[in-house]
Amino acid sequence: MSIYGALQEKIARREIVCGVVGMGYVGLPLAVEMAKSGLRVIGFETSRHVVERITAGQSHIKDVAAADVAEMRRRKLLDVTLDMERLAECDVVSICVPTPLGKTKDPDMSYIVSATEAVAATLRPGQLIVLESTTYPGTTREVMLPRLEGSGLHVGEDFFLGFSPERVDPGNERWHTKNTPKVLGGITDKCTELGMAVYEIFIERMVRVSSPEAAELTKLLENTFRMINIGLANEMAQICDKLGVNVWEVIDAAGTKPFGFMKFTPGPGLGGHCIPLDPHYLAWKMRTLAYKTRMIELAGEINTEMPAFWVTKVQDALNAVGKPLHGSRVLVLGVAYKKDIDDLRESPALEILDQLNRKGAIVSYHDPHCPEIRDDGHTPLGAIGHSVDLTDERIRDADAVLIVTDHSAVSYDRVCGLARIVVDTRNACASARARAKRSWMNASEPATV
Ligand code: SAJ
Repeated sequence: MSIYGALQEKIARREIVCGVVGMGYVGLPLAVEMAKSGLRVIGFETSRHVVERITAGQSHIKDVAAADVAEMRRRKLLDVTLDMERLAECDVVSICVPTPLGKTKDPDMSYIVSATEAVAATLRPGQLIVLESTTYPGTTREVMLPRLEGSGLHVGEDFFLGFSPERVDPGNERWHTKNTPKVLGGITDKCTELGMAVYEIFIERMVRVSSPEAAELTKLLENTFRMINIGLANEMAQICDKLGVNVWEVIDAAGTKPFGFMKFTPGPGLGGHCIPLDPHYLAWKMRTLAYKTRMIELAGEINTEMPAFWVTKVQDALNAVGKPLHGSRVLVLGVAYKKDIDDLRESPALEILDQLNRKGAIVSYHDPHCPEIRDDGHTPLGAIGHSVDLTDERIRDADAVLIVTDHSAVSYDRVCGLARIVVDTRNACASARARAKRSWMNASEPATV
């Protein structure tokens, strides 16, 4: 029987051992979903702390219940290790490692390369390798394949290789790993067949494409689509500001169109570990082919200038009541990159805090999910600090309140009722203003945008 046939049978008998490299917000949910389907899973990590927590049946990922981790540990279906040699035990290896950008917005492939080299070091006949990390088109074929075939084994015969992009939306309560349709494309048809057969065990709907490049580009199209449309919403915010029109009213009205329109909203800028970064993987790849991805570059410029736009709005609002920004007390509400999460990665709030500080404002922030902003090597100095309590006194004492992230835990009625000036990047005060049937919440006419 061929190596392909033997692996195909092992998959059909559900006797495969699955390896997941990287136990983060993608890898841990994937590993738990695989284990829940009855497959034996070994998680591979470089963090001893993460290994210890999962081994103890705990979860360091908000979207993964500790009870699920503990149950899979109890049923001996989930193991986790620092020992990359154990990759040889796995019939299937899914690689879910970070793909950050360097300081010059060039892809940092170091995590993918080190994971690939670890797999290559223990590669044996009968293994299927699937990369899930978001990356530029060509990574699977140009970066992974040569390193794996360097072992002397041949793809499509001895081992199998494909790409299947992750589609994890942190904090999304409706769409999670099992029920979100998943795309997969292999280097050869046999690679695709095996990948589909494995993932169909624990993913409700698998979508086959003809190559890893098609799968890599599918993911980049999804996130580039979001980044460009958010850029359009942010440009509309600037246009409406100049025309004296409420951008939220315009977007809500456009949103009533039942076809041909998809609602995006303006904000303080673009945060997260995906949307601000992923399109630049595509831009970088196309630059190597002497092609300029103009839409991505332009949307990136607009999204990047939003922190400065909102700092200027604070300055204008204070100026309207005769106060310079310098020396004024500015209270920032919400610093996570989006509501109701604790993730600060690429959050525009960090740039906003830094700019306010540089302009001499007396800045503090409150965020119920982010008690502290630490220096992680590229945190702007002016952003480092601790969350303050949101007391009535603190709101009253602020010369201006700037809402950057509209966490549900904050009462915006209360904020708008107490604050002298409110600059609202998320339209969090809309309902408060509507209830008060006034655009101003108190005598000193807070400026709200
Ligand atoms: N944002 C806006 N206006 C919008 C939507 C978002 O300003 O209309 C901002 C958010 O505040 C945030 C950033 O954009 O700062 C990214 O928001 P996001 O909702 O895309 O959040 P992510 O990056 O956590 O998750 C995204 C996924 N989100 C959705 O599909 C809703 C999805 O694009 C990817 O599956 C995921 O990144 C990923 O891992 O690629």
